[in-house]
Amino acid sequence: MRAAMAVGTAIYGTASSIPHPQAIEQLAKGGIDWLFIDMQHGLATFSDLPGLCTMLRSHGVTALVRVPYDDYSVAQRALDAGAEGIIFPYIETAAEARRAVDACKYPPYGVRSFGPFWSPYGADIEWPNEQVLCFAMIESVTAMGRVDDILATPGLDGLFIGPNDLSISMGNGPSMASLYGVTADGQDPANPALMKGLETIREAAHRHGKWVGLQLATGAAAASAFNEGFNFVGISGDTSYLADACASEIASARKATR
Ligand code: 3PY
Ligand code: MG
Repeated sequence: MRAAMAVGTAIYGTASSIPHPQAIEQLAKGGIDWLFIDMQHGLATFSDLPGLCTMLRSHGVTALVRVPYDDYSVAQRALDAGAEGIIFPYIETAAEARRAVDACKYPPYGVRSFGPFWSPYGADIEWPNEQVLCFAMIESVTAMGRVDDILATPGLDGLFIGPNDLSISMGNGPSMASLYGVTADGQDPANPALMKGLETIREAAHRHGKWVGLQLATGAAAASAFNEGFNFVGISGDTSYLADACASEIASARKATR
């Protein structure tokens, strides 16, 4: 993922909430480049992680873990279990971004403690210090106002935007589902303030020489976001893929039933 972003390749991922190796393998076989195992809203626990990360690695998919809110200790455990990057939700201050980086890096760059028993790089501390990805989620108006301070954090690789939480924080409902879905030029006139927010955050990240991604609902929306300058885009997740495909087939059967 890091190498692809460095040369500007379009990389698409998805989210996993159902922590079973064979469920995650079906996503990997779909052609994703990266995936985040969601420990904020999904069902994964620590003992699920080594098997899930191994499965992703065997398919050449970069394994990220989104840790629960305000729980930096889970990041260290996820890295021990073989995660190649961490997504920290709802970061709002530079101090929180500093704690995120600290959790991901061994001294002198952070406070990660040694115990990588299930990670492929074992006792090597230089490789993970250089390669492990550390992303702060920007998903509130407060965070947006402090985005330059957050981006100034040494060791932070970039930002990941949560459009639903950001939209809720702006006083509207969750709006990821409709984002980038309305017009051919990728603009969503239903959410002008949110679209402006995404642009502000994206430009700030690039000003600081950092990567920026976001989570969206459809492949078409993801391509629009990439074309606009986002470096990585997540497309939907396992629960929605299951629910949507099932609902669509059942509905078409009912419609055609005489
Ligand atoms: C959000 O939209 O708030 C997210 O966290 C997406 O993953
Ligand atoms: Mg969120």
